[in-house]
Amino acid sequence: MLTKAERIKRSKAPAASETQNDRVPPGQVLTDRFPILHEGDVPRYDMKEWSLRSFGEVEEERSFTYDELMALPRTRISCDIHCVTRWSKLDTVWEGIRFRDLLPLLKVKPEAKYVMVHADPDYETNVPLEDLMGDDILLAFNYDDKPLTDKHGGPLRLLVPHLYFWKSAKWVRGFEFMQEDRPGFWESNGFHLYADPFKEQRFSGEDLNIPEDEWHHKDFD
Ligand SMILES: Nc1nc2c(c(=O)[nH]1)N[C@H]1C(S)=C(S)[C@@H](COP(=O)(O)O)O[C@H]1N2
Ligand SMILES: [Mo]
Repeated sequence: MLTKAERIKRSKAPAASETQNDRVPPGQVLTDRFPILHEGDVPRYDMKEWSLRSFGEVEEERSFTYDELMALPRTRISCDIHCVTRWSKLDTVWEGIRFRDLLPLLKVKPEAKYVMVHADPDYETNVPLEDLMGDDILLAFNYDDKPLTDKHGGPLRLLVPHLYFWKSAKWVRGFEFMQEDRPGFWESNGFHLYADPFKEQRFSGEDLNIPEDEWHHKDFD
């Protein structure tokens, strides 16, 4: 086992072209591959049983079938994504339904300021409601003009490109609207409540020891 200091010494410094690019947040390294990271097993679905729920601070709870969602307007975007384990990937192409286009159907109460995103298997992540209103916030079903693979969150994942990628819940199943913020899974385990990659908001307190090369050992596409 290497000590942390040894690992840092041995890890290659990012190339100048990477650090100079103002699209790459501090402490991140570019990859062309697509790492696969999640807790637990990839869920299997019978799409006839699948639903997306909205609840909490709403006038009325709702549940959507996959077909109901697919009838909504679709949006295709290109964006950069940034994982807290230090990989970033530029110009990723996604297609999905804008959260903003779904919102009018959810009859959210004006008191709602935060959203807990619920996903399988037993995953949650919190995001301010305002952060879900942007042009590039999608419920994504296509990646790179192909159906999103199950390992990357298919049939449907949230995409929140301006925050660290753990906020982009794979296998999304529900939105809970809240008056007060509450930490989700990683946020309860020492990670930052908000998670802006350009401010390096990785952790909420002391740095957690994530080895710099941890993501190299994960699966990739
Ligand atoms: N449901 C669920 N979504 C999740 C996770 C998870 O464990 N479960 N991990 C998050 C983390 S930490 C990252 S970096 C990204 C990874 O997405 P990818 O596997 O498509 O690269 O998914 C996020 N969404
Ligand atoms: Mo992550």
